[in-house]
Amino acid sequence: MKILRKILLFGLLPLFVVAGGFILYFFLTFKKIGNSTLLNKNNYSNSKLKADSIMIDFNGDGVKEVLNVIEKETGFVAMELFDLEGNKIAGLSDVWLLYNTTFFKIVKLNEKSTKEYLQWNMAPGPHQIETVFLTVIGDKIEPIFSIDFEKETMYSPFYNSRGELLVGDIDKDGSIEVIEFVDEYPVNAPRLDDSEVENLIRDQFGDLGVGSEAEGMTEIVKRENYGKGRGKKVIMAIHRFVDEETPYFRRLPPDEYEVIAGKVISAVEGIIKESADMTKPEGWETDSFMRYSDLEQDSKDFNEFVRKFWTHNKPYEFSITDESVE
Ligand SMILES: [Ca+2]
Ligand SMILES: [Ca+2]
Repeated sequence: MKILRKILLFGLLPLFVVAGGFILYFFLTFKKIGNSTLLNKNNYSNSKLKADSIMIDFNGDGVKEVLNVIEKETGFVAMELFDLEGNKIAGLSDVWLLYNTTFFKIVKLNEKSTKEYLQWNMAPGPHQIETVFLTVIGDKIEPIFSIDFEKETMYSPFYNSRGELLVGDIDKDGSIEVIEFVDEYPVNAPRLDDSEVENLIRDQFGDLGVGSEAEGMTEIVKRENYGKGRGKKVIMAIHRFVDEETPYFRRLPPDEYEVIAGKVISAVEGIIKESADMTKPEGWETDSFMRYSDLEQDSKDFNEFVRKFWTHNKPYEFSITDESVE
C-alpha cells in the first residue's frame, strides 16, 4: 500500500508548527474523565507508575500499559509508555507538538478488536477542540491520520467548534465514525454592535484583546454575537476508522457522508417532531443540524478563518502525492 507507506514516511516530518505561547492562555480546564484509568495500580510497584499515569491497553493483549505524560516548558508534552514491569515500550516523537490536557478519553475504534486508543482533546480557544487519536506503531506513539482518497490528502488533528467530537459506530458496522461539528455562522445573522465589542474583548481577554491579534478577535466576537450568530450545528466531515497495520481514518466521500449525516439529521428531526408540544429551552433551534454542503461559501470561509485564528495557522491538511514526501 503506497499510501500507507507514505503515512509512515510522513510521520517523520515536523507537521505541527510551533504555535505561539499566546494560545496557552485560552486553554480550558476540563475535569479528568472518571478514575477508571487509575485503577489497579496498587498491584504493581515500579518506579514508572505514577499517580497520574494513564493505564491503557494499546496492543489489546488484555494487559494495561503505563503511559506517562510529561509537560515540557514549551507547553507541549512528552509521552513515554512502559509495561507493568517498568520497561520502556514506546515514546512520542518530538515532531508531534501536542499540548497537555486532562480532557482525554480511552476509546475503542474497532468494536471487534481489544485494542485501546487514546483520544487526546486539546483546547486552543473558546469552544475550539483539536483532537488526535494516538496508537503505538513499533516503538512510536503516533497520531492516526485521516486520508481523503479523492483529494489525496492526509488530515490531522480533528477539529470541532460546536459541542463535542462525536465518536461512535453510527451505522453499526463495527468501525467507529468520527464526526466533526462546526458552527453555521449564517451570513445574515445580526452582528454585535461595534461599541460593545471592545469592552467585551477587554473583559474576556484582557491585554490579549489589543494589538495585532485584536482585529481577528474582533471579527469573531462581532459575528458570534454572544452565540446568536453561531447558527446551526454543521456536520463538517465524517471519518471512518480503518484497522490495518498502520491504522488510519478514511474521510467519507459525499455519498457515504450522506448515509451517516442523514441518520444523524433525521434522528434529531424525529426528536423535534415528537417533542413539538414541549417548551423548548432557549437556544434549542441552534441545535438543529445541517450539512456542510448547504453552507454559504462565506460561512465556510469564516469557519476556516476562526480555525486558523485560534490554531495560529497550524497546518492540518497535507498532500500525499507531494513528491517531497517520497
Ligand atoms: Ca497491552
Ligand atoms: Ca461504523
